[in-house]
Amino acid sequence: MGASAALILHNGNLQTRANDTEFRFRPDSNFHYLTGLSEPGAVLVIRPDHPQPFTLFVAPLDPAAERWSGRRIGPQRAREDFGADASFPLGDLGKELPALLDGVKTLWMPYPHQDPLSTRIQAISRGLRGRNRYGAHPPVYYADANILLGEDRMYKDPGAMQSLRRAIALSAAGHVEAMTHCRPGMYEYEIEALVEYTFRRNGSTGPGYNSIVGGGNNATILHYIDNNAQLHAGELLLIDAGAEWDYFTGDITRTFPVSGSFTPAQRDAYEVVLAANRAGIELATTAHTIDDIHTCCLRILCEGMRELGLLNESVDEIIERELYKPFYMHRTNHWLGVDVHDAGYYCVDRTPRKLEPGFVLTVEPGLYIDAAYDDIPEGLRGLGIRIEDDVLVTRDGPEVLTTAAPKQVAELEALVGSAHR
Ligand SMILES: [Mn+2]
Repeated sequence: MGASAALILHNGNLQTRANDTEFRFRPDSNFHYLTGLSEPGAVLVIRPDHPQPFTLFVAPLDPAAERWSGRRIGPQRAREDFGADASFPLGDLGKELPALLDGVKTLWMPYPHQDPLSTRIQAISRGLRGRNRYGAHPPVYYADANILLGEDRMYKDPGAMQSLRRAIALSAAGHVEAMTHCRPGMYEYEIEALVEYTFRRNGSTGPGYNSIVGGGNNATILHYIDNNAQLHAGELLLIDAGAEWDYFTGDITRTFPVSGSFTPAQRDAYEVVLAANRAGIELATTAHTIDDIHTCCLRILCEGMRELGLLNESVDEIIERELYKPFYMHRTNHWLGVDVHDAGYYCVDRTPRKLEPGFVLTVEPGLYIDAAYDDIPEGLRGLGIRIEDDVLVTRDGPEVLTTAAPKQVAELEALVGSAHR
C-alpha cells in the first residue's frame, strides 16, 4: 500500500428486489476477503502505520431492528470475533473518519467511485484541505483498491484454497446429482433445482453465479439462464454451475446426453472438446500464459471442426480467417476465486502474464452448433458442448480441482440416469 497509506472499503447495502423486498445480502468481494464479515453497511479502514491499523464500523446493536432484519455483530464483537483494533457504530462514521484519514498520503478505495462512501470521502477530503492552516492534511493520491486487492487475490493462500476447494467439491456434487437424476421428459429447471439443492443442502450460500442449464439448441446460447425447456432423448444437456462457499465460488461445466447415450456424431464432437480441455489443462504451468492455453485449445477445436465436417479449409486458414467463430466465439480461460471471473490482471505491460503458483484458472473450451446452421451434418445441429475445469497452478504443474465431476464418455454414460435404473 505504500507509506502513510490507508485502505477504505464499504461492504455494500441491501438491494431492492421489488417494492419493499430485498435480495439476500451478498458482501462486497474485497471486504469479505479481508474481514470475513458479511453485514450490510459495514465500513473497513486499514492504516498499516497507525497504532490501531484495523478499524471496523458496523451497525449498532438494536434489538427492535434485529427482530425484523436479523442479528448484528455490533462494535464489541467486531473487535472480539473479527480482530478489529478499533470499532465504532456506523453512526460515528462522520465523527471518526476525518481523523482516521487525516495525514494519509495515499488513499486506496474502489475506483471509479461507485460505492456508497465516495461522496463522504470527497467531503472529508475537502474538509481536511480547508483545515490545513490548522495542521490537517488531506490524502494526496487516490489509488484503485480493486487493483491492489485483485492482485492480492490472485495468489491463493492455504485459507483461500481451503474455501475454494470446498466450493468446488460442492459444485462437483451438484453436477453429479444432475447427471444421476437426469432423464428425458424432465425440464431444465428441475435439473437446476437439483443442482442448487445439492449446493444448499451442504451448507453453501448458493450458486456463485446464475446456473446455466441448457438442453439441445439452448446450449448454444452462452449465458442461457431461462432454464425452462423440456429435455428430450437425443439431446445433449450443458450445465454450467458453481457453488459458493465462504464467498469463494466453483465454476464447472459438464455436457452429457439426456438419455445417457451419446449418438456417434455427438460423441465425436464431445471427444474434440475433451481433447482440447485436456491439452489446455496440461499447459496450466508456470511456463505458460492463458494465451498459450487458448491458442492450443483453439487449434485442437479447429482441427476437430474439419474432421467433423463443419469446415473444409485448412486449420491455418480456419484460424487466420477466424472461420471458427460461428462454432467457438469465447476465450478459453478466466481467473477464479472470490468472484467467478476473478479480479486480477490478465496482461501486464500489454503482455499476457505468465502463470504463477497459487493462481487458479478455468479451462473451458467448447463447440456450439446452432440448429439453424443447415449446411453441416445433420446429427451435429442444435448442440452446445463445453467442458470446464478449475485448475490450480503449482510449482509441480497443474492440479485439477474438479476431478470429482466426471467428464469421460464412459463415465458419463454409466452415471447419467442411473438413479432411475
Ligand atoms: Mn467459467
